[in-house]
Amino acid sequence: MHIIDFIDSHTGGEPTRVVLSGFPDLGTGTLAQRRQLLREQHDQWRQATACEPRGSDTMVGALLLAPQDPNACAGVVYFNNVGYLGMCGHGTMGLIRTLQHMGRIGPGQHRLETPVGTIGVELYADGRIAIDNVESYRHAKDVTLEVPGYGTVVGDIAWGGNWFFITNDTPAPLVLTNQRRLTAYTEAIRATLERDGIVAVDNGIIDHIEINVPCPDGDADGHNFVLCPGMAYDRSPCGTGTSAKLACLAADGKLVPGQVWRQAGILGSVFEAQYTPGSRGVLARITGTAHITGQGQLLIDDNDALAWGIGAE
Ligand code: PYC
Repeated sequence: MHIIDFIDSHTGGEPTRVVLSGFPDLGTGTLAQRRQLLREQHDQWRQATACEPRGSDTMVGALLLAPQDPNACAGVVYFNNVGYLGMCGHGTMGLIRTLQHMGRIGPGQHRLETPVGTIGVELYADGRIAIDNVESYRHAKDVTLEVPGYGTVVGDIAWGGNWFFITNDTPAPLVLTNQRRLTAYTEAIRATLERDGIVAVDNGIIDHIEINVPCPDGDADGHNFVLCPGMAYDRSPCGTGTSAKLACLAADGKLVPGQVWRQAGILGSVFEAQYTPGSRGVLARITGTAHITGQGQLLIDDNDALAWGIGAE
């Protein structure tokens, strides 16, 4: 029997499963190198943790690792039911809340190593968590797609730690009861990007699709629906998606440095966001809260035909 120790949390409704121990040793390379090793040689551990029957298509895993920089509080590799993420905003809030729950950190400023760079984090005494994300920028403005079944869709391609196609064209209001329609629409956009061979910098796959519209009730500035790579929608306002949106707003002169942007997700949970100018785009600070939901051990029995997760080869 293999044993994985974990702590679960949610951030605005989106789950994070922090893996504390039990995964194979990935050495002491950079977080990008350790992610590559996990992907190429030990991917079944991701599948066993994030996929059914132990996980689900909404589950984001956060493998807790020793940082290279002794001044960082931890290193992390984020993954989901289909693969790996560069950065993850809601997942970082879940990880920081978990480290606090474990007594490993307290309120104050911290640094966290991720495969796409080191980020800053501030844990406030009242439980809020602010992330100083990697630099976010817009790669392309007003990209026009002909999406089968939906017609012309226009959006921007932007980086916020993952690649996003962000549009304000929507086939239906952003309410939970429209979730299937919104999922079908954003899936169609992703398929069109693939069909048309549209990629981002360094052939980066644009694997997150975000509808972002003004918030109808004025409770926030923007309201979004984000389709994640595993075909689940983000229950939170999406930290990396909010960072990418900020980069677009800044590039259009619609948000000035320090101005607060309240980003609501499909469930109505809100991240507060603001930025300082970067060399290429914006340095976004995203603030939210996370709550612990569970703690335990995953057991992997080699005699179980589905031991390594449904969807595993
Ligand atoms: O919060 O950045 C985020 C995120 C990415 C995928 C799911 N959540």
